[in-house]
Amino acid sequence: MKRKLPPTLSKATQAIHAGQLDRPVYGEVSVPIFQTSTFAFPSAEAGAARFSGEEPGYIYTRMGNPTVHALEESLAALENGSAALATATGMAAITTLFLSLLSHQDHLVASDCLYGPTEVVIESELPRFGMAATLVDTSNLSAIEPALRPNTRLIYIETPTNPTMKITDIRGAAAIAHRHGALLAVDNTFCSPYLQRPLEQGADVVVHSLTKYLNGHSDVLGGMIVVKNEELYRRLKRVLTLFGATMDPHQAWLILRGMRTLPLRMEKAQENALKLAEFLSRHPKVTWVRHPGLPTHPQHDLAKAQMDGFGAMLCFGVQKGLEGGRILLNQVRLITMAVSLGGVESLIEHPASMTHAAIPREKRERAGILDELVRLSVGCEDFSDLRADLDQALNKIP
Ligand code: LCS
Repeated sequence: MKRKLPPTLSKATQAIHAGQLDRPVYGEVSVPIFQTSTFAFPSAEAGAARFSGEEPGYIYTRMGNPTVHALEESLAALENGSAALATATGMAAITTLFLSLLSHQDHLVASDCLYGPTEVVIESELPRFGMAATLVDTSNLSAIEPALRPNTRLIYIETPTNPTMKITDIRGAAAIAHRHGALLAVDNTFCSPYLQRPLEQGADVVVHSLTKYLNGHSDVLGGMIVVKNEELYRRLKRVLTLFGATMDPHQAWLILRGMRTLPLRMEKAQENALKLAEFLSRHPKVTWVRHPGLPTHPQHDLAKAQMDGFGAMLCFGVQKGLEGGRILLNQVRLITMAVSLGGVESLIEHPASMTHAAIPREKRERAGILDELVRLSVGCEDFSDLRADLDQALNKIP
């Protein structure tokens, strides 16, 4: 079992302490890796009591594991949720959410710009189970209501969106969902709970790819679902345990380790990102820049109101469109050309041909994922080195 920390502690302090056990075996300050698939019962009666739920205690790692539980409790505390469920990947968190909260003939409203595979699941996989979806620009609240149907059970948003950095008003979307008897789920991957806590703003469920900022070192995959109430927890736990997309204890331990520096990494990366966004805004080879911290972002005021910081993701357009983007990506020397995000190292990618290539061009462009758009996940390197690298690479564009 995990140590209960006072909820009044700051998020920076919680990120460091939340994952520790309240009954350490040898006084260890790092949670041990309970690398076991099963747990011995002290008696036949105790085994039966654990299965019936009359007695607490672990049974089998797919159903629960102390290291994984420590990570779940940490995320629940950081998001101010009541409980959390760790999953094998971020996509496992998202699909478990859909398969738990939607049934045959249910309808879902989602943002029209999402991480590519999430959109593919919604548009191509859920219909196989008889679930329908309408995708709208949720950054415009007035677009949500007309998309709702009597059988709409869920509104699903990313804010900021991957990769266009559009922002949806969480409080406003939650109010619309609840007026219609639906739930609001938010993918909080781009912010982490250090910068944004959707449950505090009315959302019912939060999902994460822990692969990104929470782990922070581009070396492990993981996902998490955080809920507001016990009833939701039970529905999700049942589907996750039965369908089996659960997390491994070693994976959980690596993520707990990464999380202890989340505040430090987030502060440094977002400071770098804002300075780079300002630098890129003035660069002659750059046509536009989208970062929530820039006053030119159309929802800069909303970002200030619902986020505790502007984050470290940004996207921008380059001169010469796709060709200009190719030159930039091939010419960077320090920044790594790779998908994923949220690690200590800066990563650059081209969504239209990489992360979002599976979405048909017309839809992609309607959502603002243009050929000229380059996405940058800003890391924790020295700012002047990042600026110099981008400058030399951009200047190669004729
Ligand atoms: N949600 C968001 C917002 C994401 O960006 C990603 C992955 C996922 C969910 C899925 O998480 P995973 O299963 O990979 O842990 N985003 C990626 C990206 O933008 N490039 O590569 C992966």
